[in-house]
Amino acid sequence: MVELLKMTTATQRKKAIRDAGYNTFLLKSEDVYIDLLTDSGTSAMSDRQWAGMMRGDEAYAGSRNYYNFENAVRKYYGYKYLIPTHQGRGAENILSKVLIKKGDIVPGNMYFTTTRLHQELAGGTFADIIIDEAHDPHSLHPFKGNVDLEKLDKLVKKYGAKKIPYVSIATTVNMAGGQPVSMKNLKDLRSYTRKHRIRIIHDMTRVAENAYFIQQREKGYQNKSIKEIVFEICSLTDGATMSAKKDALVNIGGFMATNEWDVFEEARNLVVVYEGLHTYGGLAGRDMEAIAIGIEESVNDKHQQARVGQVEYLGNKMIDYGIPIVKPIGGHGIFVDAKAFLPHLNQDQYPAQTLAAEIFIESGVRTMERGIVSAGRKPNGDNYYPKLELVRFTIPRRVYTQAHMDVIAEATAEVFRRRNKVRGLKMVYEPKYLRFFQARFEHL
Ligand code: PLI
Repeated sequence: MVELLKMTTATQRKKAIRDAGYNTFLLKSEDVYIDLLTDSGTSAMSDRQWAGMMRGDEAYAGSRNYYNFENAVRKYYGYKYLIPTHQGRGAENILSKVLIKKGDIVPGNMYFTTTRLHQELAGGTFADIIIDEAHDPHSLHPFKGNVDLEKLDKLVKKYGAKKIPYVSIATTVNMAGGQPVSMKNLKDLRSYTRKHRIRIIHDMTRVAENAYFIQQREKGYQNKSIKEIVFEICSLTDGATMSAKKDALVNIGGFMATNEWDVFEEARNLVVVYEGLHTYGGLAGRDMEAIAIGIEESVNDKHQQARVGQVEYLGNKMIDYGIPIVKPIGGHGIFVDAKAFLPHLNQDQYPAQTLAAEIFIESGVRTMERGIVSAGRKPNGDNYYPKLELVRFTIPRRVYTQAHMDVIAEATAEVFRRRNKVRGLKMVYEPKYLRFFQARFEHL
């Protein structure tokens, strides 16, 4: 699909962002020149996927596209049972309701916004067990998504394994900057959890990107295909939630998968309450067909090389301009360190929110805040103060060219040159859940 890009003036952009309460989620997309808000649902589908859309079987029950989807999940990921959902958070809702009891602890390799909220709404408490390096934008650790097994062991000793329904493992870790988990770490985690009879639930939203990093960086994996590595990662876990809007290259869709019959049975019952019948889960038949094909395309070595390669191209341009970014460069985007970019703003003046608005004013490039606003509040009402205060430049797959990457880096460098003059923000409207989507701000 080709679409026209609209160019605007700085005056138009200043008005647009003010009207949007300095929140890039509240901009109209027609006012955006290059859209790096997210890689979620924004990738371009292939000719094969569009052809699949034409073969939608829209029967209410038992659509053939569901069986193609189930076959793809079994073939490429190895999970036995599939529950389709409208997107990732639909799967998180059902999984959390099935597995978490009030008072449970859910350890994970850094929080993700919707994942943690569903864990909390089900009565659980999230506990961060990612390695310390993940919270340091400058650490060059090649697998910053790894779990610190000592942190997990402390939780098991303190609360007992019975209070831990599962360990929540994301590949790659979004909020850490698209950072991967190593196969060795997953294997160690599997041995530990097997001993304590704790499940591993896999947030596999960007598993193919994680597999690419394993292929590039981990000893013994250079000659393995992404397809083989993805399958091996999944084999070390007991079930999964997936937003197919990322790796799987579709505009909408997701699923929950499990190897346990009992869990499947309960989830299959809940999905009819919240999403739709268990053979469509809120999706049209054509959407399920596009996912089945997208899963296959996502494990293509050349595709991942081009995809992550483009992100690296942008990251290296930013580094050349002296812009502080999270290193190593991650899988789905560049994460600019807003604390280092705007050191004159403290975290309560929302440096990342401010910087995202400023980049939009400069260039019409839309990015998003991944800092204190995204982190939200604890169940007791206190703000979380995450160490990472980042602006995410998320790259949709198969959409932009390297020339767009050049424009993005140049625009960011321009803001970097005038960074001392940038004023912070105050929050003037805060919704109760996932505030980053709808909060409004004004200039200080
Ligand atoms: O946006 P959903 O409901 O399809 O998926 C939720 C979700 C779960 N896990 C992870 C790691 C995500 O990145 C994720 C969604 N991410 C979005 C929307 C993003 O912009 O990163």
